[in-house]
Amino acid sequence: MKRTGAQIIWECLVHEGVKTVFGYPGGAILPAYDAMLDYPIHHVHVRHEQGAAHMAEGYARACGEVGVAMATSGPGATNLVTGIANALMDSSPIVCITGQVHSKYIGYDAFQETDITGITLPITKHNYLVTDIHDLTRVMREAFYIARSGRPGPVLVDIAKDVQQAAIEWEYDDAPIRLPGYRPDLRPLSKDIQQALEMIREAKRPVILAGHGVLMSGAMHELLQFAEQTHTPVAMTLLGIGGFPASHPLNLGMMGMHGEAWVNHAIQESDLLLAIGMRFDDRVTGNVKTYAPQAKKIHFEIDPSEVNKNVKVDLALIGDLRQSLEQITAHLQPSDHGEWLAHIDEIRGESAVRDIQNLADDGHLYAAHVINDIWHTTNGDALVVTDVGQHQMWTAQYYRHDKPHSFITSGGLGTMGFALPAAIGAKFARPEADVWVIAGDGGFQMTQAELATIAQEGIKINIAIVNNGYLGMVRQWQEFFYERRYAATPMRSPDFVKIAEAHGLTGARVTKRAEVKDAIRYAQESEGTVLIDFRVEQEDSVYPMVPAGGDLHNMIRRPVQDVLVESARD
Ligand SMILES: Cc1cc2nc3c(=O)[nH]c(=O)nc-3n(C[C@H](O)[C@H](O)[C@H](O)COP(=O)(O)OP(=O)(O)OC[C@H]3O[C@@H](n4cnc5c(N)ncnc54)[C@H](O)[C@@H]3O)c2cc1C
Ligand SMILES: Cc1ncc(C[n+]2csc(CCOP(=O)(O)OP(=O)(O)O)c2C)c(N)n1
Ligand SMILES: [Mg+2]
Repeated sequence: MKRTGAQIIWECLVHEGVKTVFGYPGGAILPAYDAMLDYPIHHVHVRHEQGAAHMAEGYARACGEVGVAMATSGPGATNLVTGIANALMDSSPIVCITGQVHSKYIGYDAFQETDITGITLPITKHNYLVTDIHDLTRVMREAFYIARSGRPGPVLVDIAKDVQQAAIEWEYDDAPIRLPGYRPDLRPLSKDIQQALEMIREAKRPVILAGHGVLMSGAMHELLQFAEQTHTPVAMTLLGIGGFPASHPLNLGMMGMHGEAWVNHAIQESDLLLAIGMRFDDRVTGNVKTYAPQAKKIHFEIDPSEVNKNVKVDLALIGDLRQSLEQITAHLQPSDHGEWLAHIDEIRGESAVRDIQNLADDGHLYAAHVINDIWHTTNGDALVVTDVGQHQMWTAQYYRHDKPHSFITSGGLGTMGFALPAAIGAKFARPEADVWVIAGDGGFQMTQAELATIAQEGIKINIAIVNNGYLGMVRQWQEFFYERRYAATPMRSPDFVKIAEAHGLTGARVTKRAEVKDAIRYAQESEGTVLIDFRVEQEDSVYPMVPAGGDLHNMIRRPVQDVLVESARD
């Protein structure tokens, strides 16, 4: 059958099982947009291409399928850049399709020409420029394969306008994909599995560090089995949240810069760290020279380039961690680490007195109250998408996730403006989910134009703005490390209630602790999208905090009785 390049794009998307594309049209991608009308794929018309890339990522992270974004050449393509970088840093599988100027004008500074494959080379897992229609099907298939296999990541396909307009006799090519040099299917050696078993058997103070890889590999069950059989406590990275049930007795909570104090102390005192699908980010380790000094380390990792990158390990099990865990669990001897767990519990006990939930009610509304109430009122069942800043850390601490893929946040790039579009993508992936955005007053304004997308699509998302009148996380650094000189962090925001109403959505404002639960219930019960502007304490800080590059056990703790900086178990 005869097909144009524009049609081949959609034929390939249909073959890949794509149901939704997030995009924005323009001249160089017009042939593709014209062909779109004849294919059974829903197009979500975003308000800014950055939103399209974040939506594709939110979609991917909510359901595990590849998310797709589409944009025109030049400014359309460059607007995708932040979203692509975000997807690379957090290993999310997305495919971005961009239109490019006619192939004969490439290199002549043609109207809206930009070298998007050059620009995105360092922030894509792979990218392609297609100038011959005969390459198009192969490239589209490879793009999806690369995005979803091995360590997932973003792939960009830039397609010249004349390729979209050309036509050929066409049939879908389903020959096996051949990419010499690309090895997404590595497996650990059996001698390494044996060595891991021995190290696990010998450990007296083991800790599992569960990361995003657990979710990407779908190894929640295998992790649970492994942790229970070896009686090993589980700490999570920010992106690992949901990989192990928060309500499980072996769950410790989040590690790292804003991790729980007892988790960081347990890591520092451990004699075996089992790093499972995590990459020892600097927010996780603090000073690597003093990181877990007594611990042997085993790294379950699919990407060999991550091994010994930040932290030197004693053993690496390279391959899909689910398979490695299965292999190990089959030969495990049950262990009892009761003494070690009791010791961690002892450290945990003293932290409770610093928890804002347990401090006397001073009549003020703290962000932690809002998030804790969202957790309670949604029965812990919501799919929560956060922005970046203090509210993000409080959400990690106070919304306890028992289920996987229920917490989506920008970790590695820390992209303000991520939450609203990512939540829209997540809602398309899981329409039945109770999706909550938790965003700061600053970050929300970066992509709030996507409220119009919500209104146009008629979808329901609940939005909580944790409004502290500051770029709170930066203000906190200024408070701790820059003598409270608040340069460019106090912020006057628009009336968010009116902003919601201007889009035909519902807005509400909460200023008192007693009003929080009712407002959350109201949002849940309303048919359409409700935005709640929570006016919280302006100068609260996230505790504990390991100063950047500091030792993991030296945390700034919430001041109680004039105690500020503490270490070990004081
Ligand atoms: C303001 C702010 C504060 C932060 N504070 C903290 C903090 O206190 N604590 C914290 O933990 N994080 C924090 N972060 C997030 C931090 O920057 C990192 O994004 C996060 O720690 C990375 O988690 P990860 O290593 O689990 O996930 P990723 O960065 O996604 O890495 C996943 C790893 O798993 C591997 N992998 C993927 N699939 C598989 C598979 N199938 N099998 C085996 N391996 C696989 C990948 O190759 C990769 O190495 C913060 C971020 C921000 C913006
Ligand atoms: C695009 C972008 N610009 C700047 C930053 C630096 N930054 C990190 S957190 C933060 C403050 C966020 O403020 P807000 O959205 O109000 O959230 P809060 O910390 O107050 O909860 C800033 C400016 C960033 N992460 N992303
Ligand atoms: Mg703020």
